[in-house]
Amino acid sequence: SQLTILDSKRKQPSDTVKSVVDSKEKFEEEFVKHVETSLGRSMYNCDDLAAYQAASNTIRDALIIDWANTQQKQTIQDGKRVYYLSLEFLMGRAMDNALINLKCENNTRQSLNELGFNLEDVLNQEPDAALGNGGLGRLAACFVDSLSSKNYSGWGYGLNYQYGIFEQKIIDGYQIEAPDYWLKYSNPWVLDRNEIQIPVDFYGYVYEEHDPNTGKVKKNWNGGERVLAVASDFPIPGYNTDNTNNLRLWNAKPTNEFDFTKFNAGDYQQSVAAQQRAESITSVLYPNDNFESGKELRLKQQYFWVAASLHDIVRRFKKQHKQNWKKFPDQVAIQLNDTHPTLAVVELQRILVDLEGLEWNEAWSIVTSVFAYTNHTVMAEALEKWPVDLVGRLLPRHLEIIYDINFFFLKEVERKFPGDRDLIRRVSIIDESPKSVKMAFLAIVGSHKVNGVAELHSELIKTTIFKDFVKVFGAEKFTNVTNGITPRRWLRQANPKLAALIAEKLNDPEYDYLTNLGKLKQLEQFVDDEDFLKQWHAIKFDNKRKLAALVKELTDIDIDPSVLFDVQVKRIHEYKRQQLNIFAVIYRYLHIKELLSKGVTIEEIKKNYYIPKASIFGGKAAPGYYMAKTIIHLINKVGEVINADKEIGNLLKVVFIPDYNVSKAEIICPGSDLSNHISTAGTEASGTSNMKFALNGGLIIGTVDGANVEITREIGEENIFLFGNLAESVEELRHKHVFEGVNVPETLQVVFNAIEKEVFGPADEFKSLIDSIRYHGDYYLVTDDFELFLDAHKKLEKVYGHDGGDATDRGHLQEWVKKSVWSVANMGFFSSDRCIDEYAENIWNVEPSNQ
Ligand code: GP0
Repeated sequence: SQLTILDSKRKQPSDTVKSVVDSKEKFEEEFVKHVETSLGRSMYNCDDLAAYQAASNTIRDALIIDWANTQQKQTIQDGKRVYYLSLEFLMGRAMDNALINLKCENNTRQSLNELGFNLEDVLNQEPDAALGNGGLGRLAACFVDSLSSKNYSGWGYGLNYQYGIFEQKIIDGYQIEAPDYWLKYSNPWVLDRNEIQIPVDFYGYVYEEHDPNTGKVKKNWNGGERVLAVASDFPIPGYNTDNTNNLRLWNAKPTNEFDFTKFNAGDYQQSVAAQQRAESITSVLYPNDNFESGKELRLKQQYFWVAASLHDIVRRFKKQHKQNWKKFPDQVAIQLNDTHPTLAVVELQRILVDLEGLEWNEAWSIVTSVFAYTNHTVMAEALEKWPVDLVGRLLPRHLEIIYDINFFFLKEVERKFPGDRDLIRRVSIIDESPKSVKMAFLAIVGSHKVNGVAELHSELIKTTIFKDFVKVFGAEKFTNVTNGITPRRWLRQANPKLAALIAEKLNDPEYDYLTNLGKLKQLEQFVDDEDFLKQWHAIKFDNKRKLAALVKELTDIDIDPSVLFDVQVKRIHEYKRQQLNIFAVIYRYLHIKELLSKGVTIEEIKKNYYIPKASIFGGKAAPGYYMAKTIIHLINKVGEVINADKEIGNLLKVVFIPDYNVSKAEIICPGSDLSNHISTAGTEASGTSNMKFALNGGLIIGTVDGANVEITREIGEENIFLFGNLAESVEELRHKHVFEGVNVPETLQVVFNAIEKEVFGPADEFKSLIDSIRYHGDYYLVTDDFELFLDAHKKLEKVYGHDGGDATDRGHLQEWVKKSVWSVANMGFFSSDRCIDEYAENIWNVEPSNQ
């Protein structure tokens, strides 16, 4: 019918453009055309950057055709769409990913060669799209990849920050933040949709209106400041499918509506300046991870983004279904990535009641069937609370609606639990002192499902922060969707050689396993195959060489790829416990020095005590997080001392890789032997880098926290090095620290003594770090887990092998390499495709479209 007509009409244009990426001649022709026209340059004056832009434009053109076709198809099929609202999308680079998902990497490589370029050099020209802080933003990026790859109809909505997460420089061992103006050159991967403009209002006042038809009083909001939301669209290609979804990011722009009184008062420049400030709403990403600073501009960002997105969603719905609001929940599912978009609940209620004239209850039942909320943390300082005053000033009508939502909710609680005044006080969306709106509570009340991001975490939210809501709504409202990662970027793109070896062993030349990651299980049959283990190890060694080269380039430190690469890269946080890791490194160094001073030789130390290793750190600290910055400083100072110690040589190296980001992670993950996921039990909601490392054949040292628990279940206890106190003991231990004092074990005391004796520079610099443990209750249980951590290292170093071995000899690594294969074979569960299927089935009630 309509679809077939469309298909037959479209065949011509779509095939010709798609053929661009399938034919080298066509690619080269388009490439040259873009150099000469889009870039206005000549082939004689075309450097790698211009080549990147021309190649990207060429591939982008092909992508746009798929994207337009997908949108048309989805509109005609008129199924339910999923909207993923996330304030962060940490996409990284787009070009390599597009080549892989479009399966045109080989052609492009050859074409570029013929044109005189090298693909890797060209790819390296692309700046990371770093519109996120860490795990939460990268999860959103993996999810949009899976939505497209698994043929769902799903859009992302976010903000197009002009400045992404800052660039981290390390100067004299300190973190210095530099602005990341990533749009310096035009971005070929975005389609600017300047014609899509949505007005968003702030401030103003609420007034009442008498409706002569119904005889009722209606509330209306008259905004005082208007800003335009203008769309930028990022096509999201799926792997091995034409399905290409849209990621729509909003830009704030001034309106052309002038305040004539000001202009006439001769205040022209001031008025223009005020207008110009509109753009500041989307100028910068807040650089906090697991922390909310409560700034007014941040709340403005949230409402700006939510209002524009909902307007867009509602407009799309009305175009096809007019005002048949009962159908809205059959057409629309909206996922709230953390509480940042919670105002969407209020905004939809406002649209339905104030603008569309629905009754409160009818509207509210639509709202709650549409929304679902994902919680990412139990840490108190990360839970959003907005002062009532601020909300009332910025969004006066929304505050009223929040009060009404709370009123009806509490009435319902009172009905179910008559007389339980304390319960009512505890679940109220409004906190009384200081008067504020608890966004997580609002999100729960406004959603039909609430999920955590790993089993342990989903259980924890039910028994701690959201306990009372389980009582009120029942346990069925709360569910778990364990996080995942996309195997396209985190295996195929980051580790092409391993991906190829796996494809060969699985007899899967088309790499179908990348969308059926459970197939990895078949690798188990090769764990005793000598040749296979040799190849496996050779690939890891090669990846370690690449990582060593990156380290050399960025820090000028030489690390030997034949030593154990012991990696901890992630945001710097006390709860993630980089301090535990660096204290253990210091202990190791001091112990080695002591042994040397007693006449024990390096060879004996390697044999009987410590294997040679490089401790590799990386990660950003929030600019205002003093303790995290102190940890970075300590790591760098320790590195300076140890790396310069001639006696130590290869036995121990400590490096801090500056400016950890997605494209660096793509080199670091495949190059690690061992990675650290050592958060205090119960604090890391899931972790997703643990999955990236394990999928690339690295082993894990970790606490019983987040998704480590399920990784252990999948890959087997014997293939992971777990240590530390369990989540259930944490509260008691903290209590003990406060009331009986902190007991610093002798081993850790030795470390503190060395720091205080200024072995690593002025002791003042690190005082707060030691004090927080010794005198302020050691909240993150460093003292309780320190010796358990040392013990876990002894165990794993025995497995890695004590005889040093040379670079290519795998003899002593036999057991280690087998564990690596076992792990990868059982990581299938952690594909983000599996997550998206679970969300689709249990939360969104949508099915993939047949392509
Ligand atoms: C959680 F609350 N996460 C937050 C936040 O503000 N930022 C953020 O990145 C992370 C969790 O810490 C996580 O455990 C989790 O895997 C991730 O959200 C995605 O769910 C580790 O990155």
